[in-house]
Amino acid sequence: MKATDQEISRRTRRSFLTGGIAAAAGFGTWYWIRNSFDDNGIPRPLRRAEEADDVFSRALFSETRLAKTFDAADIGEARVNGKIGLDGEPNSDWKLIVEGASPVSLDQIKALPKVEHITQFKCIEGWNYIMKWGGARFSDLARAHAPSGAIEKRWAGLETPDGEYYVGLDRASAMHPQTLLAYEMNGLPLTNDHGAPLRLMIPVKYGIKNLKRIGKITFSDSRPRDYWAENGYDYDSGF
Ligand SMILES: Nc1nc2c(c(=O)[nH]1)N[C@H]1C(S)=C(S)[C@@H](COP(=O)(O)O)O[C@H]1N2
Ligand SMILES: [Mo]
Repeated sequence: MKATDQEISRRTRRSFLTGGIAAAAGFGTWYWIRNSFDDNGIPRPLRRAEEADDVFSRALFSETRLAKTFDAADIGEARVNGKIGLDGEPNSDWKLIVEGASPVSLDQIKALPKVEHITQFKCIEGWNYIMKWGGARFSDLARAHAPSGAIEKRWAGLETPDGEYYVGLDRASAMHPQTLLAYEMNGLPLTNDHGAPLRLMIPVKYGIKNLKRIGKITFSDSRPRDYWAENGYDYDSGF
């Protein structure tokens, strides 16, 4: 064999080996995730709020990265999951409490520019559905109704009126153009099960962050408490 041929076959073999190792590693990773489901059907590797995960997904995340949108024909059946903080009917005199500012009525929220998008809602349990959501951008609410300086804070916190369910969002995620304070699902007012009168719809995050029946919004430089992060899930829970 000529030297160049040897070189070519060595390179080919090497790239074949590298490919094989990569494929094996890929399969191994997949196999590891597949076999790591815990009792709730959640892949174990997705559990554990590691600071490293947060840093990694923050590095990948940008305010301009949009979640995929779909056509009306793709809209499927909604599914109800998670009723923490949804006991009873929502208050008839419900207003959104914005810490440090005046309470905001639903009419005031509806007076903000209405945004609709058809996106995929994903629960970490492994199911998902495509749905049309309608509401105001979180960012528009924050700009119009939050106290001055609020949107420069690093974090936003949301909780149910009874404080039983609560989530924290980094600023870029909260202010993301697709992040909605939704009052409509599929063109109809939200039902109680889906978080009437107002819920968070944040398509760059898993379901756990999509808090239903928002009671209060806070802005802070320290990371807000987060219900599922306290129970071992990734604080960021983005994808
Ligand atoms: N208030 C409140 N919001 C919540 C939950 C909850 O238990 N209470 N569960 C979360 C989870 S885990 C999911 S998957 C979604 C489900 O939203 P859906 O019932 O509208 O499909 O709501 C999220 N928001
Ligand atoms: Mo979920």
